Amino acid sequence: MEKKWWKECVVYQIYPRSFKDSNHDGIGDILGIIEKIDYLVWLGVKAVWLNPVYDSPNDDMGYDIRNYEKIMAEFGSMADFDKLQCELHKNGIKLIMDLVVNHSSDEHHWFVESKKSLDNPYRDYYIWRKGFKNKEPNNWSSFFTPSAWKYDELTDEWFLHLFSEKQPDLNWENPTLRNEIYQMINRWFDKGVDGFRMDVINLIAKKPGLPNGTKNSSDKYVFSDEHFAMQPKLTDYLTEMRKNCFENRDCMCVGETPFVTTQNANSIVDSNSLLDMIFHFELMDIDGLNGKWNVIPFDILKFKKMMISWQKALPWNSLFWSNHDQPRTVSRFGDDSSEFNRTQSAKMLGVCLHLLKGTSFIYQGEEIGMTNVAFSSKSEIRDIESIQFLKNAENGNFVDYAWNGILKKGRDNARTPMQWDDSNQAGFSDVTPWIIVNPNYKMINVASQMKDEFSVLHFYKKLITLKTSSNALVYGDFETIDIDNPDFFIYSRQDEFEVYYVICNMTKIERVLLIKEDILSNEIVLANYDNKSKTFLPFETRVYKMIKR
Ligand code: ISL
Ligand code: CA
Repeated sequence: MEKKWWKECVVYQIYPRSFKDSNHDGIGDILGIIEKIDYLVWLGVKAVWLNPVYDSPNDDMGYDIRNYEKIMAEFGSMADFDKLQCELHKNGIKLIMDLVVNHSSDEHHWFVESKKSLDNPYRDYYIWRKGFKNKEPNNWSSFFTPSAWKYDELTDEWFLHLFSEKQPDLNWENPTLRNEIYQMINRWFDKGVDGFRMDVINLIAKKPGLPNGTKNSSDKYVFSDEHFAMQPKLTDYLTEMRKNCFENRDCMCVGETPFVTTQNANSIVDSNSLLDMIFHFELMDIDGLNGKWNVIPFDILKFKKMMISWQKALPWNSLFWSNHDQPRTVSRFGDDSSEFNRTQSAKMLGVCLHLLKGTSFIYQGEEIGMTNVAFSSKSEIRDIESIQFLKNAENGNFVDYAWNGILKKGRDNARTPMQWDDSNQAGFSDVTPWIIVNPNYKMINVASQMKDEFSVLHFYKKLITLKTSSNALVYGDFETIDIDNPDFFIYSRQDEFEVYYVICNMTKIERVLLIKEDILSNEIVLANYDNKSKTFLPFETRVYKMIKR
């Protein structure tokens, strides 16, 4: 297997708005990140992915970009950015930027122009259509709103937006637009960034003719990913982008790709090497039935089979439990009902996922086991997806259901400030922040875990060191053991010199391990209990190492 720096590092995801506020306005910023570089170095991460830091009216927290080459004023200036990049590089940390090119903000000058007239040179940068019998051009719904179309009176046409009305989709069929995007990407590379996480990149090609969706076609609006995800043209665009931007650069590109399957992932990653790796959604969708809000219990066997299928399907995976769109890992997949279970399950989950084969992404706060937030009213919610969902719920009379869903799955769970210490506002800021601090910050914070060698934080540091210092854990083969065991996830990673055995009791109950392999006589290199017996304690995990002779 080809060696690459991005296979050998753990990536730390920073949501800048909620990481550290340096200038007392309650909003995290770039200078705040710089203050915390020592922490990142201590933790052992070798790359940082920043959520969008570009100029934006923040309808969708920076995923609606007004200017791709300007820094959001609330976050600082381009000089601050340059300083951040320089400081990270000095400390051996790569910088991965977010690339949001399925859509822009409606305040981007391309769209401002595009709106002006049918013959404006920028008209074709976006997807405009005549109405169908005075209604939307087709029945597509968007991620955030009932219809994916918005009417514009001036030219009597509609524009497509797969996300909010302030996020018009860019028209990738237009070669001039594509070229502008490639040049913009190259200017960021010329500044020195090390790669991109590409937002919903597999949605950029839409099915020609934009046909009506057919799922539940009795509904007025239909979510029609069959017409906008993984379309044939996508590989053409990615090939062209790779040629124009990525080829001959030592960079990393990871695509965020909803709806991708183990069957079709190979068309955009791997053999064609269009993307280095992808974020698929099968793990994120595992506890939802027909959509995220209908929450069903986490099924361990289903989880194992799914993770194994991805390990087998692709030579290289991305590994993540959470991100800025997802609830907190320990609340969702572990157990946050007691301090003991929170700590043990957070450690077990860390081992279980991050020692698989692939590049690990750790979302800020995961390393201290931050939890979901007990929001108490609508006024505390900031995320556009949750706000829209509540609005629909009020109209449709299902507010209790919606609120329950938001508490469990709402994106704001991941967006409350990083909990640095037990001072006011968790050491994030000294004024009231843009979103509430999780009230549990006095108990769960970086400072207290730094002092406790048995904390989740110290465990994560060891886990990161273990993973990144072992060839077998980076490049080694993956095999499962006792695949049908409903309680344990057991697998091995090995190269020609070493074998690691990873054993996780994924349940909150003591379990006896009955397997024919003799694993337990090997050396333990990482564990969350001091225990060597066959009886695994609640959420117990152990990593064994065997040297081959
Ligand atoms: O957040 C989600 C689940 O509720 C996803 O459906 C999400 O909208 C989708 O994965 C795309 O996410 C990305 O693009 C969005 C942005 O809102 C997300 O924050 C971003 O990660 C539009 O740019
Ligand atoms: Ca600030």
